[in-house]
Amino acid sequence: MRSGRITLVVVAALIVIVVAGGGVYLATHHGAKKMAATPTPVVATNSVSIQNYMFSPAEITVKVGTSVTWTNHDSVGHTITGDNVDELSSTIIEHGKTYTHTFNKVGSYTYHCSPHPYMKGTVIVTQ
Ligand SMILES: [Cu+2]
Repeated sequence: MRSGRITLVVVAALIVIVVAGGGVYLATHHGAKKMAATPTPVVATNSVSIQNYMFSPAEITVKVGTSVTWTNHDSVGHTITGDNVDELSSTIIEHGKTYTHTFNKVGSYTYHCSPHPYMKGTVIVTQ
């Protein structure tokens, strides 16, 4: 009777250890999974800088209805020109000037600079 009670206590203790161990494993596993879920950071901003003949960030993600503003910090003028769609078509943005466009449709908008076509950027518009 007495040894049976001790066995019960030992078994109960083992269950606690196993459950606690499993919890630690799950927490570690969950943490690792969470880290892996964000390999490339999604830049959520509505401001893009134009500097050194580059758009920065080159790729942004915004919610539909967001107004995105580009600011030119270069001494030369640049444009925001859509690659395939007429969605984006700024005139020359001079030094220190801005261009703002509101995105009202979900989609991926790639653009470039008309005088410098190697300057490329993307605006991803989500619901
Ligand atoms: Cu340019």
